Amino acid sequence: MKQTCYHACNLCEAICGLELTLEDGEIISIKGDKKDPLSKGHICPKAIALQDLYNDPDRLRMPVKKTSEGWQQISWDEAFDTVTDKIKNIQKQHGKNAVAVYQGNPTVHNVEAMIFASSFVRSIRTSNHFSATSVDQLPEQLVSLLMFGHSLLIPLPDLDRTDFVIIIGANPVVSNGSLMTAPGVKKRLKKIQQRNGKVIVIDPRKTETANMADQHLFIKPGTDALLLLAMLQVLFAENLQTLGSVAAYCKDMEKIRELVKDYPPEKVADITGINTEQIRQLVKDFCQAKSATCYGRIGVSTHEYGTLTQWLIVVFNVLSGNLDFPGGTMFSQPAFDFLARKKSKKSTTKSNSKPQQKKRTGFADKFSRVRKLPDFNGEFPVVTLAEEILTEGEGQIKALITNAGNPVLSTPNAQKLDKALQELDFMACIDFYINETTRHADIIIPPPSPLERPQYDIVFHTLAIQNTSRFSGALFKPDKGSLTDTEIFLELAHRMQKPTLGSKIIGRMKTELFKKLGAEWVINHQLKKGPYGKSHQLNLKKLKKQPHGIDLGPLQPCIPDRLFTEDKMIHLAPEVCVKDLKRLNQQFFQQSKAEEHEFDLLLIGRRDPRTNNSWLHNSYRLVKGKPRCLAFVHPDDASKREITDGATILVKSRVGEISIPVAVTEEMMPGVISIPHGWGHQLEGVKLSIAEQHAGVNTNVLTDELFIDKVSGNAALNGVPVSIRCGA
Ligand SMILES: Nc1nc2c(c(=O)[nH]1)N[C@H]1C(S)=C(S)[C@@H](COP(=O)(O)OP(=O)(O)OC[C@H]3O[C@@H](n4cnc5c(=O)[nH]c(N)nc54)[C@H](O)[C@@H]3O)O[C@H]1N2
Ligand SMILES: Nc1nc2c(c(=O)[nH]1)N[C@H]1C(S)=C(S)[C@@H](COP(=O)(O)OP(=O)(O)OC[C@H]3O[C@@H](n4cnc5c(=O)[nH]c(N)nc54)[C@H](O)[C@@H]3O)O[C@H]1N2
Ligand code: SF4
Ligand SMILES: [Mo]
Repeated sequence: MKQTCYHACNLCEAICGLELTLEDGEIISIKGDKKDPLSKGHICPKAIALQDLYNDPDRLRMPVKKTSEGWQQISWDEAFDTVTDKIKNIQKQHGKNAVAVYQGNPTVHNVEAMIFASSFVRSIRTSNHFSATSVDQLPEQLVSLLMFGHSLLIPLPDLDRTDFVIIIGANPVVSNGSLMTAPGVKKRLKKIQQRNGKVIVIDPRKTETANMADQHLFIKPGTDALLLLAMLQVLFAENLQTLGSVAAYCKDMEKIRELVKDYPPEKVADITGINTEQIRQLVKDFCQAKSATCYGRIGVSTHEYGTLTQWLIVVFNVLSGNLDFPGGTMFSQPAFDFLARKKSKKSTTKSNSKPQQKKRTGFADKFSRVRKLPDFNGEFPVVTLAEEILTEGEGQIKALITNAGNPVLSTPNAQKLDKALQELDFMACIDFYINETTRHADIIIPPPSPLERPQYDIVFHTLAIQNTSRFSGALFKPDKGSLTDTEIFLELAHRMQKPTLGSKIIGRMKTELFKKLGAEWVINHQLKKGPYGKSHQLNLKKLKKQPHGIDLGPLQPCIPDRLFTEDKMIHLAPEVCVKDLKRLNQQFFQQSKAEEHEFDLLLIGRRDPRTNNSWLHNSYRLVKGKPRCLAFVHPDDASKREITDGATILVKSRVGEISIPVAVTEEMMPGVISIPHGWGHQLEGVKLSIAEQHAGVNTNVLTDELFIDKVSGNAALNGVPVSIRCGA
């Protein structure tokens, strides 16, 4: 019997609605849901991987433990008891911080983990928290915290109404957008052009997005902050600055004028590779457009000046009068508004009799033990994880718990971390694969696959360019005997409690109650108390009746109401950012010219349409065909070194070297080499039968844990100095 069902794809930030046809319980087709108000039928080639994941025989369904004879299936009870006993024992012996937690990217794509992982993570009571944030969007979040008072009040390009968009360091046609939930982004960009608007791309590679743009400008990796300073200089010099509708809520515009005055285009043109005329024209065109938005993403976050660049992008949007303005850069108003929690917390913690503690700001409240890098929202930069494991002394990490992460493939100086993980006394992973990271675990606890759980995109509705809301129930029941994320996290949290008699009984009752209420109760509660609870009588029951989701309209102006700064002002010149200009000046204008450098090329990353970071390579349909883990090199750089297309080259950096086949292509800016991340599945102990046959190599063997955005501690995965030569 055929049956049509609706669900949501949780693989990337586009959160596409899916229409699935089942026959006798088997998926026979996955299509885009045309009635979804946000994705309107869009899907990408990855959606089919949801089915492959569900069916994958390599996917764990039950917990396993490592034994001398290999992995052995164990009961849930044994898994939970072993993990929590080990955590407690190690903490008793070495202190609370001896146990660290790393949470990976899929955590935010998983509603049950979003709601319940924190109960377990908090129960560990360690300071050693890490996540994929610090190999990703930390600079954007830090800038939002400093300028708007909340690290998740992210300014979003109003793509559907804009007349002009500059895309810096992002390739949304392939990545499907990030910190910009805009499914079908290619169509949306085309529509800008159809209404006589312009799309400009600034990127060291002529990407798929650049190919459809009205203009593409090559830029030397790592120099975007200089370009933006020059753009702001032009803005003031041409008297084009305006604060538009947010004028009454901005402070420090004059400070910005002062800061940028010494960066005329002439000063940065040679360094960036973009000439003075192009810079001036870009600013004029941007300001002449009825509305315009400048959007920068991972290419400029994960580089040495990530924070500076993201700050200057926001400042440029504000000072061109485009913030909080339709067609410009705006903020969402999600139905499940988890940002609102901060406001209510603030207003309820008025007086207490405890001695005054230093107020937490969310940034640099504490510093990592070895390298003294600042924390962000209670997390240390993941570039410090390996040294925190390897450096002896009080507070040394002795055990690691990971959830939904694969840092051995995704974080810099991967081989150092890979070795460090072998030094741990204990490691447990919540993951459904035995991969490059989890192979080091003593215990692996598997959650169900995406189609076996409900989905509500708490985070991505918050990052969407249109306000919508959608709930999808689990399409399949989890396999018999397996547990949900909710059950896993609540049970682990429960077993972390001190077993006094009273708390044991009450605690158990509470745990069982929360398991029963589950994520749905939380979602319903939040929808009801959210901004559409009254106006649209929104609740979960109502949402469930609309499986395609509901449209809540375009982004609306919301300043000053939505600001979280105490003075209700936008801080245009946060001290943290202003101070970092000194570092930029030192590198580009004050250092004596470096002598010939061993590493004469700059390494950047690349995504392709059939990958999702490190973890979809076990789907044959996604890896089949020609190998895609290639180094892209410009013909001039190749011929100088007598490298021919298809040859294998040796790429070397300060920390490591890899052999990789090369594709010689004019897509690249001369002096720049591009290698995708997420590959390198040949490591011993990996149990991914398909991925191992399409292993590729791990580019994060080359990236350097000491090469970072010094302000935030974010990894600089782009602009890494490397050398290449022929030969395996
Ligand atoms: N197909 C696919 N989609 C994905 C993912 C995936 O792995 N595969 N991953 C998902 C995730 S987790 C994220 S965060 C998003 C990221 O989404 P995007 O930010 O769109 O990511 P990329 O496609 O890597 O684009 C980054 C661009 O920055 C350029 N770049 C590198 N260095 C510099 C520089 O110094 N300056 C400038 N101006 N540009 C530079 C690169 O050439 C590249 O084109 O994608 C998501 N979507
Ligand atoms: N050189 C370079 N490195 C990069 C990047 C780059 O552009 N260049 N991009 C960076 C970016 S943007 C990101 S986000 C990171 C990603 O870094 P990570 O989050 O560390 O790694 P992922 O590759 O996303 O691996 C996700 C893991 O979660 C598991 N998993 C999937 N779904 C679930 C689930 O629902 N629950 C649980 N418990 N497990 C699940 C998968 O099996 C896999 O092991 O990589 C970063 N690394
Ligand atoms: S664009 Fe992203 S959300 Fe949409 S189908 Fe592809 S992977 Fe899934
Ligand atoms: Mo990411």
